[in-house]
Amino acid sequence: MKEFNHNNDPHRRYNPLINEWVLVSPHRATRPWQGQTEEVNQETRPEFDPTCYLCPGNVRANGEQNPAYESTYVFDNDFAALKQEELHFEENPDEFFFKAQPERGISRVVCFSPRHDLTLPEMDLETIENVVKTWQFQYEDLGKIDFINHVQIFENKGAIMGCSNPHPHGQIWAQSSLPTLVRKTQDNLSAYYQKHGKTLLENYLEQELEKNERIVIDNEHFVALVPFWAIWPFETMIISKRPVSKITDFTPVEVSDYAKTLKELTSKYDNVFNTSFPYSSGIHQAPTDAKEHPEWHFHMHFYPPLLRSASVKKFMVGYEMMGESQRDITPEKSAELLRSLSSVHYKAKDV
Ligand code: H2U
Repeated sequence: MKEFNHNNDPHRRYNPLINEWVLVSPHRATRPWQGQTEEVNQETRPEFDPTCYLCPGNVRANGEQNPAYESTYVFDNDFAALKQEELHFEENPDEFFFKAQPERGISRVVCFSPRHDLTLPEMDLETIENVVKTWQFQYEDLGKIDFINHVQIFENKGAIMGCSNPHPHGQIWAQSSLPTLVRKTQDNLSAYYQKHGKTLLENYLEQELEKNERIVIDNEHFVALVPFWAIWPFETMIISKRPVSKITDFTPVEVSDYAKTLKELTSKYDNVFNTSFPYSSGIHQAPTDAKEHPEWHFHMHFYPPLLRSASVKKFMVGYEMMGESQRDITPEKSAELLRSLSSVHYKAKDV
């Protein structure tokens, strides 16, 4: 019988964070950096766009005027998915088919910079550090509200990801429940911590650094890697080396190192196809339920949809919708490519 080889043979990999499997079909992979010859739309944007609802001084859809902000700017989403209002609700414990419960929350928009023309990798380190400090402040500020038990910080980048405006911004959705994926992660992290007395990601990171097959960036305080169980072709995760449970635990040096990691990783992304690389990214960290959470270990997911070129995206359809996620190029090959790319943004090199 032929010996299994994870570089060539179809197999499934286990994701211990959410207790799910992914199907890997490496034999189908045409290396994604082959044959991409199409022209990419390299639009240039003005530093200030009078029609942009996120630029300083402009009026938003609800008639409110943004201040002449010079750093980051945060406001309550005018079309918030969640509302703060407390509602009267009596749960019927016998209900099975028509279960529902009210959900309270707050949605905010975070403008990363007054500059309309920049994206995260094109910003200087000080600006990115300000974004990180803003995330710290917001996590604390929203987390201390009694009914807020989870604060989800995220960014949708690029129209392909449903981002409505190229002005650099992210969002925060803070709510009373743990959302489904976080609930699953919470359960798995708790079980692991109880059994091993260490965070799941601390032990995982130690072994990833030892194997050195999927590491993309490794600096004093952070590692960016393609997880063994990654689903998206160029999926990565930034993990803090210190097993801190939340962003507010970072020391000033860690804030700087995190900003540097963000800049380098997103620059590498843009350098894959010499285009602004779309993604959804988000921070997973301790719930804000006023309990201790030593099982949580700060990490940030990046889920970019691109596969073979600046316009060919991976679709999560068919088998993925009916069965489980599937990928062709192995996480090891993706990591090799990302590692080999410069961490200096392609536009900065032309200067
Ligand atoms: P996305 O591009 O990631 O969708 O984020 C933009 C958010 O900005 C979106 O959630 C909000 C939208 O509701 N928004 C406002 O709060 N005010 C506006 O004037 C327009 C858009």
